[in-house]
Amino acid sequence: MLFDSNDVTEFSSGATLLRAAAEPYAEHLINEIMSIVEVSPLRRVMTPMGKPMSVEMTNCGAAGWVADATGYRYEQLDPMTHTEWPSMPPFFAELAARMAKKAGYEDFEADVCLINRYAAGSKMGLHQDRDESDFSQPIVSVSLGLPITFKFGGLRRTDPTTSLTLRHGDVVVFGGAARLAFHGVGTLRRGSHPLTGDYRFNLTFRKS
Ligand code: MD3
Ligand code: FE
Repeated sequence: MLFDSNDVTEFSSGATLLRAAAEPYAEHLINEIMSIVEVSPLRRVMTPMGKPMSVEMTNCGAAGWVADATGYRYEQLDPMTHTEWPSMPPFFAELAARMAKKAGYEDFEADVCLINRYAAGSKMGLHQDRDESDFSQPIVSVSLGLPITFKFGGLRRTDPTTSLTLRHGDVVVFGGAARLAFHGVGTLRRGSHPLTGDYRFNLTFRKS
């Protein structure tokens, strides 16, 4: 049934895992990603520390998350193409809203989808997502392809973390006390997935 998954776990206050909830739509999502990256290609962005991130990124929607020497922010134009980011496919926004609703957020309207692509060796260190304007809005994450170890901590960098594996089709809604929690992912191990090959994709739906 459309958008119907019953495996719902609040693994930490405000962090709700909807196991395999996007699995039925994975092929469609991946096809949409392929169209998006033709317009705004995946790229490795530089952190303000001057190091390139190992994860490749792009965005779709009214704005996109960017990083450069001056910092992190949302930009309405893709700095690589100097044109607007590809528009968010209606199905993306609809899926994000449905998933947020399962976690208790009635009217989540994402205007940005950040697309992360992990190859073997890619990782993302512990960080907070705080470039958005309204932390009462959740972030919805959709994992596709190869699995990865996700680390979830607390409001301080030094708080202990718990690990869980995010697999193909898993959706996590981060709101409430989880919204500003430190999180990251371990190094992607090499592998092969029937739909994504050597890669893992993560979509994060956000309200900028
Ligand atoms: C917890 N991405 O793009 S998804 C990110 O797998 C990011 O690509 C990771 O962290 C990835 O910022 C983790 C899970 C996730 C996403 C956003 C969050 C967890 C979050 C925002 C706030 C709290
Ligand atoms: Fe994050």
